[in-house]
Amino acid sequence: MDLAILYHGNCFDGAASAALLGRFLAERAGAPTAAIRHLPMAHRQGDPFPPGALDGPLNACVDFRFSPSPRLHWWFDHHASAFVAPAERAAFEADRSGQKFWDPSAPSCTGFIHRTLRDRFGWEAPELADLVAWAEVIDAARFPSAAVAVRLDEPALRLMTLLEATRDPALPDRIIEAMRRRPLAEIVAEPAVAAALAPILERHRAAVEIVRRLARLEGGVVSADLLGTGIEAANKFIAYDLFPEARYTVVVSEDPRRTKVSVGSNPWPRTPRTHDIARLCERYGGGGHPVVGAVTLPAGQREEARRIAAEIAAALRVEGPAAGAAAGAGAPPGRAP
Ligand SMILES: [Mn+2]
Repeated sequence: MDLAILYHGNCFDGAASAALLGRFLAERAGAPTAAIRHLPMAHRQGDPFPPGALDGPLNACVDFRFSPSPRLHWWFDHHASAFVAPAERAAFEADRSGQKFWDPSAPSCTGFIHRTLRDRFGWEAPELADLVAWAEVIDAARFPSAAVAVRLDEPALRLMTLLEATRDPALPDRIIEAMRRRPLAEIVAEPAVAAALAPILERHRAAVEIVRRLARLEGGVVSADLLGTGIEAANKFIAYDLFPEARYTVVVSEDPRRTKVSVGSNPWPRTPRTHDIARLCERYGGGGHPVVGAVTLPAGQREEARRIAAEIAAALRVEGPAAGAAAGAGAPPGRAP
């Protein structure tokens, strides 16, 4: 089966979504899963789909924005910002394939795919219940506590950390393939995975120390500027572990490809969230969910990123519109881009 699955890269939910849909499509076609190609996608301004990404005979996209291309055959997403232009939304709504699904209230795309395949196609993989359950916890930031999310003892949380941090293009493929059938504890224990994880956990422990030094809480907003620290992305729960009274975090970071402003809300808030973070990020060309979002800039745009971060932090310090439709009340918490 010549299938390409485009998925949200460097993301547990993206990888788990690719694993689940890949297994379904292969079993449905009575084909081996060996020939499935996985293409990680990254949010960015402009068209994120690389040329040729949808040129294969069968193409799917999961946990990532919509493409109106007629070469997209299967699509599942739960991002509020799935449609960049009104024409894309119109194309989705006009689609009669019965193979494209969007639910911005779904806690995770993996859970959404699981429910959709069960309810509409009568297909289930009961042994993947753990994978689905952890995707729901991770993507909706429904950890029992910030400390659990910072300690990373659970196999699922170790895979989450590895997928978010790895720059090895072969590793996500191996993990997705393993996720189709194997228990998470077994995947983490695999020598190649354990070896890749060790330095990342070491960096994580160093990042906890650096965030502890740099993060400042002001008006309920934790700001951290990680530019120049060598930390490309810090686990976003460190801030809430340090400052349980914080409502929001605004973090500036960079990697060789981009400069990023990550905005989040405390999943264990002492006072409720009153801002829609996706909307706030959309003002700067970013997006996400009501509870978490990001603005991605080209590499090197440090001052622009700092300015945007300061403006977003200032907006979050001021009480937002009354928690209602505008603030996305009722929508479950979410995560990523
Ligand atoms: Mn997701």
